Amino acid sequence: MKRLVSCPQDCPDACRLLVTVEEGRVVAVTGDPDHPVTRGFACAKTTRYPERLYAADRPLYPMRRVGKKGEGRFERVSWEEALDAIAARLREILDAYGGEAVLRYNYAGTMGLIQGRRPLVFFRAIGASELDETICSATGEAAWAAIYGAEKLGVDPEDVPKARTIVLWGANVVSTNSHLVPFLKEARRRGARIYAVDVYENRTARFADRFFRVRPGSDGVLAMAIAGELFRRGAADLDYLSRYVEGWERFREAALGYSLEDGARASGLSLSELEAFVEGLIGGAPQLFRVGYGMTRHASGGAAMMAVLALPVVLGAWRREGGGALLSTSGGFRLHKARLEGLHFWKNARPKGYFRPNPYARHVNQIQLGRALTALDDPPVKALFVFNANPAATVPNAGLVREGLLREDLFTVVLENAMSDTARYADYLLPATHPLEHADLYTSYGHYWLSWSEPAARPPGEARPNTWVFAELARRLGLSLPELEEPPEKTARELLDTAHPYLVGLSFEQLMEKGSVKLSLPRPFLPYARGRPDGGKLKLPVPPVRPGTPEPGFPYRLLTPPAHHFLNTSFGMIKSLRAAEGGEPLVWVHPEDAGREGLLDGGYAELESPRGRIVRRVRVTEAVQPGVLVLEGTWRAADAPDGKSANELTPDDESDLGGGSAFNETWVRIRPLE
Ligand SMILES: Nc1nc2c(c(=O)[nH]1)N[C@H]1C(S)=C(S)[C@@H](COP(=O)(O)OP(=O)(O)OC[C@H]3O[C@@H](n4cnc5c(=O)[nH]c(N)nc54)[C@H](O)[C@@H]3O)O[C@H]1N2
Ligand SMILES: Nc1nc2c(c(=O)[nH]1)N[C@H]1C(S)=C(S)[C@@H](COP(=O)(O)OP(=O)(O)OC[C@H]3O[C@@H](n4cnc5c(=O)[nH]c(N)nc54)[C@H](O)[C@@H]3O)O[C@H]1N2
Ligand SMILES: [Mo]
Repeated sequence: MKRLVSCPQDCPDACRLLVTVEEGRVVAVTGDPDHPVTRGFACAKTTRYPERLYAADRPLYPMRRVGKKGEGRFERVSWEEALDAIAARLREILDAYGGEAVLRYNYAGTMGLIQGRRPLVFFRAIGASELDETICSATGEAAWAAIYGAEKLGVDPEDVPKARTIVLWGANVVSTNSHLVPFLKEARRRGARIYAVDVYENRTARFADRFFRVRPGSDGVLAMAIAGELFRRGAADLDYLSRYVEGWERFREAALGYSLEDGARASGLSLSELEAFVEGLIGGAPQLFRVGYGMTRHASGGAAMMAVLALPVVLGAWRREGGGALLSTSGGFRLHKARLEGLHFWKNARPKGYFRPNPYARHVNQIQLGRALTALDDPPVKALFVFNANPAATVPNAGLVREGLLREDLFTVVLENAMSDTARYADYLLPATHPLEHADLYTSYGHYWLSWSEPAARPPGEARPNTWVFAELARRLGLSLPELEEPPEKTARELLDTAHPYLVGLSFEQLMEKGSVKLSLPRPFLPYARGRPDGGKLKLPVPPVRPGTPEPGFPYRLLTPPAHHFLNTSFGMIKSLRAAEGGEPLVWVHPEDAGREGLLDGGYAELESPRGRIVRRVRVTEAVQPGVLVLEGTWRAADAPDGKSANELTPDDESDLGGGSAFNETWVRIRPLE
């Protein structure tokens, strides 16, 4: 039997997948041939879903810890036993410490709105600490908002073939947004030139017509220098700027303060390379800037992103189809979310029993989970619920996270459909359904198609959806939370109940029948051709750009960008994908640096930052620039030679904007392992 479902992964492509199901089990996966963005191909990761779904170590039954914290030794218990015990412990904690002693840690393990977002209702009902979900896009979002306003309406990828110059700026799209590639190839066939701006030679650099290799953290100065040059050469669209943009004159003054030489010096590009770049932009309208989040994961990543996002404004690129910027398309999905996550409790809700919504609950920035678990007081975090995430491996300053997870007095509940690093630290490990086994509604951040996905396969063992678990816990606390118990179709109907023109007239029946429906965008889709979509002007604040500065004694910058065959840690259990990534995590070192440090290709090295140490096998390659080390992929800690995540090294300080992460602001030293 064949079924069409949505891919739930945290990836811009949000594919429609054609799965073959035999006796309730998924046996094969390809892409929906009829979907205009998926175009019949599934990526290297999702074609392996059968291996992921039926991995030998997938948690299938509720389990209670029997070994020491973090040892990963469990005994099977019934759902009744597990839920009763968790609820009893929760009651004790709520009575003794109040709601804020409870913390959720969740992210986008599934992008489904129901299994991803609905569980928040439970936490808001009991007044738990709030988690600020900043780890990925917060800095980029804040940079976007500063110029374009809160809605992220990137260029429609289906319009990409109309662009004539395409700059893939800090976006390794061949690996992380592979369904954009057919549109890029189509643009190229029609005469477009494709540039890549990145810090190392990744697959996208090799795919591009021209690769500009820049120093990490230099994008802000580089983009300001380019903007300055556009003004100097009379290539700025002054008509567009004066009609639709606030603050552009001050921005121009600031940009004129940067010479092309400044841009070259900061980025490491030669002056002639930079001139060619600028000339390409000027001669190649419409210009499209596909920007990635990697450059925002720096100390001054927000300012860098603002500077880059200013370029299509200066060029007036938004006036033509295919022109502008594409960071995310998520702002198009104006669903009726008022009740989805329990925010409605914050209005006029009357506390009763354990129902104690608290709009003033303390906030925990998720990138500082380690600090929250080890340093928060009044109240301390006493119960941690982890779902849709693997923070033991993916959160910066992992050593501190581990210290927190090892706390004897911390009660940790993990909902998982895979044996993640975090699952090993659980006091109760609860088996979750995989999104191919439950219904959900999906938006996208890389295109404008909304989709509905029915369960395709039977959940193995006793796996249950996240919402079911929280409904059962709510019941045991005497809370009435119908939001958690309603059928997914009902939630979906409510989400679709909006008067926004992009969604108006779309019924749940239509969505269910078609599976995937494109938003009714105005045509041509030129969201910022006349300023902001709400009628206001765009803004061009002067970005406070500055490159990062090394930490004394730690001369190399370590970058940890996504790997082609992984999706964060979500596919780490699949041996063939690990093999495709080199079998174990590799640190890429430039030959000059390898020579200086005495590192041999294939040998092991110790990397040390002010926060911790890890051991990795070395790969000597000219794909990286001198002074920069690259470790592709967030591997499961369990698959590293020392059992440690690369995040042992990364800082948990916030970037300059939006409270976001700064994974790439990691400074290390490296030496051969004796
Ligand atoms: N295959 C695969 N796909 C994925 C993921 C994955 O892990 N694997 N992760 C998914 C997720 S969660 C996300 S958020 C997105 C990630 O999407 P993006 O953040 O857009 O990540 P990438 O496309 O890898 O782009 C990051 C690039 O930025 C570069 N970079 C780092 N620092 C700098 C800098 O200072 N300047 C410049 N110019 N470039 C810099 C890195 O070298 C890398 O090539 O991808 C999603 N898709
Ligand atoms: N050093 C470094 N660290 C990084 C990054 C980096 O570039 N460098 N990137 C960061 C980024 S962009 C992101 S988005 C984060 C991602 O970090 P995480 O959010 O931790 O993502 P994953 O590691 O993919 O973990 C998702 C987990 O959700 C589980 N899951 C999937 N579906 C369901 C479900 O329906 N129910 C339940 N209960 N569980 C489910 C999966 O099995 C998986 O273990 O990592 C960040 N960490
Ligand atoms: Mo992400």
